[in-house]
Amino acid sequence: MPHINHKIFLLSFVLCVASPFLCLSQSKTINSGWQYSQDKTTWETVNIPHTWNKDDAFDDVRGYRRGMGYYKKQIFVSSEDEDQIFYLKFNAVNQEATVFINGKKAINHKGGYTAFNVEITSLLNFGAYNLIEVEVDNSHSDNIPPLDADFTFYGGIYRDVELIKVRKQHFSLKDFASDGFYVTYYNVSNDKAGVKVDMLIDNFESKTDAHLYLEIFDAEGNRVREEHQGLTLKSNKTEAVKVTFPEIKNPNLWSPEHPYLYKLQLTLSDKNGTILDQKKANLGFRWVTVDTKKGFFLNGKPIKLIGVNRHQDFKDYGNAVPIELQKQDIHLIKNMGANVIRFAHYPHARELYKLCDELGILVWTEIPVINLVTDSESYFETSLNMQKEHIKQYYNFPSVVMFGYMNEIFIRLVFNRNLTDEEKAELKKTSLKLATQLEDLTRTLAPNHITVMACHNAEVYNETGIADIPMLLGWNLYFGWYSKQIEDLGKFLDEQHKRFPNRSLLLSEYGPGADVRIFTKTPKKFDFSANYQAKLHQSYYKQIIDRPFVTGMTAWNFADFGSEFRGDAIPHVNQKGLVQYDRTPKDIYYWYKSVLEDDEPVVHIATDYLKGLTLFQNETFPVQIYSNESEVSVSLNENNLGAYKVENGSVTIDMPFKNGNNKIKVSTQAISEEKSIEVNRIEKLDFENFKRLGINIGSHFNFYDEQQNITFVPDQAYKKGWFGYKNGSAYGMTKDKNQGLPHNIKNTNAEPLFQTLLEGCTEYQLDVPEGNYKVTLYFVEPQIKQTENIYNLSEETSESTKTQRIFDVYINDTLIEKQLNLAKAYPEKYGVTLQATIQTKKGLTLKLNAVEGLPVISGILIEKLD
Ligand code: GCB
Repeated sequence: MPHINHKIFLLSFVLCVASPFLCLSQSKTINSGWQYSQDKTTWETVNIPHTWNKDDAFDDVRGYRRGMGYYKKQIFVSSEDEDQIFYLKFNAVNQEATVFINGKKAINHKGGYTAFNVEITSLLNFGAYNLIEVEVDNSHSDNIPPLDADFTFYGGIYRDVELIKVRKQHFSLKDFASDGFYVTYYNVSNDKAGVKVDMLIDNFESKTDAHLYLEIFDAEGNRVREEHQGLTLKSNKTEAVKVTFPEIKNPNLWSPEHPYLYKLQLTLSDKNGTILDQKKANLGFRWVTVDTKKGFFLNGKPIKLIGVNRHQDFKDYGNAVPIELQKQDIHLIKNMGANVIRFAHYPHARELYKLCDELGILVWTEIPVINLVTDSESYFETSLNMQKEHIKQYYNFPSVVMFGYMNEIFIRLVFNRNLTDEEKAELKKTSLKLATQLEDLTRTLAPNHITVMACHNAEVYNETGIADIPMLLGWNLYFGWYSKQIEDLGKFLDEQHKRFPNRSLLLSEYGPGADVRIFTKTPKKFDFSANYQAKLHQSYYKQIIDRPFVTGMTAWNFADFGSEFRGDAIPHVNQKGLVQYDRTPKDIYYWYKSVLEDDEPVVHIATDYLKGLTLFQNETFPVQIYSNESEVSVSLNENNLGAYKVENGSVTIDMPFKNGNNKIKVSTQAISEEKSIEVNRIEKLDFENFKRLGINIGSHFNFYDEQQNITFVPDQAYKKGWFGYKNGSAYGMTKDKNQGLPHNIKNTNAEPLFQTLLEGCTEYQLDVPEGNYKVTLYFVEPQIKQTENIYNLSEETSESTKTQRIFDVYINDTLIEKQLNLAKAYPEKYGVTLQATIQTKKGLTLKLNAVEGLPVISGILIEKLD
């Protein structure tokens, strides 16, 4: 074996540092200036990241374009590079891509969330421009996971494209677009830590002598280990090389509190010491285990995993989100105090995992085998291939401790009423077969990681035995949202633990939808209020903390995300985020911080959602204060309200707000916070110190309508001197009916105003004083067929029959509309607004006189004109 001459080696290293592109491999992103077309006739210039669905997945028209997208770009390749090897790397293209170089097909790749690359040297013209063309297809394919899921499958090239230039000997780029080396830890303990590195080295020439130099540096930059190895690379072959470092004594262990990273550097040089290729990776010494009774262990110590799931898309970007913006998510998650992220339901950008290494966040990462599998060779092959890419591309991040491969795989089986018993039996068999193969593959490729899978609440996971396959089982549980009550969480987990004491469990998803425009004193299941979100998360946290056998919990979801078919309070958006779609934190984000943050004091006054709070007479409003201190002192408008004990991160105080601006001040020994809040206090319905009153008819919650800049107050039965309905019953969510809510209502952004309504109300009274009023009435026909939403996992069936309702609308005997027939006049769900100016001596009486069926009404807005 040739022996390296150290001096030559060091000298050439210095030269290489001075002029790195002469000697090292080079990767440059080629993201800018692509031509894009959806039909190859008209082209536009776009930059990567790009998706063609960032707008149409949010418009009023059902569906979004799932089909072809064409990209092309010219790149110049210098004639000086003729002795180099070139690769093109795509970090993610959703979902199938075929790449052509100068008209010749280079590669076809299936799967939208992992990277792939292709060697293109022989297809290039040197000293000339070369044409790269990429045909992208995001249409449904039975052979590519995900087949269906609750998120939008935006099409396009949405992660970096790289042109990689390497010397003829280099760390392999052929192994599923990995870095060509794999770091495995051995014998890691408080006293010592071993590292071995498995490398693949490609040689594109005849037999060559080379040299490998591996170094480990500590965080201060001191070299703590080095290994040399001489190599003879066989002609045009890939060589597998393993280097095992002697253990490092008294290592600094990696953990969320102490994310200590060593650095590994691999240098491949020729026999003269000229560097051919160089790679770097983070090393984090840690080991993880799960105990069926005591939960998750990191470095031999129990750690309750508390964190979030994350989707990768962002308001107005689809999934083509600049990486710097994405990195902010990881900082926000860390700042919240989370110690774990589940990158759901597919591998996210690799840069984010690196950040998890650096910030100290444990990672669950998975491939998108979701809801359903196809019994085909091709589907199996694509899934297994995806998991290989996934593990090989993400293996070296020390933050990654869990590899997953399935989410709620039986949801279609349970909710598809058209499946025969035979089809169900087949589906169970196929899913089980695939789970077994994916589990085996994962254990083989990642023997020191924990395998995971997430299930929805159904017995079929137990009955089929699929739940016993992974090392850690995730349950996605929505008690108090899609089904049952908040308190049922603990009961379910206890029962599972009793029945299956040898399983390790994690609450892999939970959470209600929450819209920052909705607030109420009486939060209810499915009302999308910020208050219900607080109630559910606070209770769930307690229930999980009280159960040591549960390894932890990851909230669904860190941020609101796009799901085209959904009709939450914002159409096409799943609103279960702790932060909004644009990442503005909701109040609940700060509650998590208050229970998770140990180092610095936290106080948050949860009033961010209280926009346009209107209170009547001597009404108070409960405000939550979040803190990690045990006691807080509270004052309102300089009046001391006293000291309050904080429990489970929160205390609720009824605030006697005055009209106008109010100042809340909260202090602890260490910190204080102040917030101003504007309150509209109405002592009498006299329209003296207010001009407008909006009522969210049929609803128990306030709704802030930003377009009209008014908060519609909750409805009530008629009270003399005030307002209210004389008859009728609340329709929709207020009846605790999870389905049949009118959603995706056209021509409005005020869904929560329309979504809740009164049915069968024929008389509504408002005791306003004499005057001239502009009255606006809001209507929608609620029973126009809904899109089937399998994520509304309620026992009740969807109402889809269309009822004919015809009614005349009067205010104080003035006819506003004769024979209003919503279903006929507006065959699609339109938010219908009627407006009139009414002069009254005393009071406004709204009459909805039924001609056929039951009248409906969603809201009223009154404005005094004089
Ligand atoms: C789930 C799914 C997730 C959905 C979530 C929801 O169980 O795993 O993909 O988005 O429920 O919000 O319904």
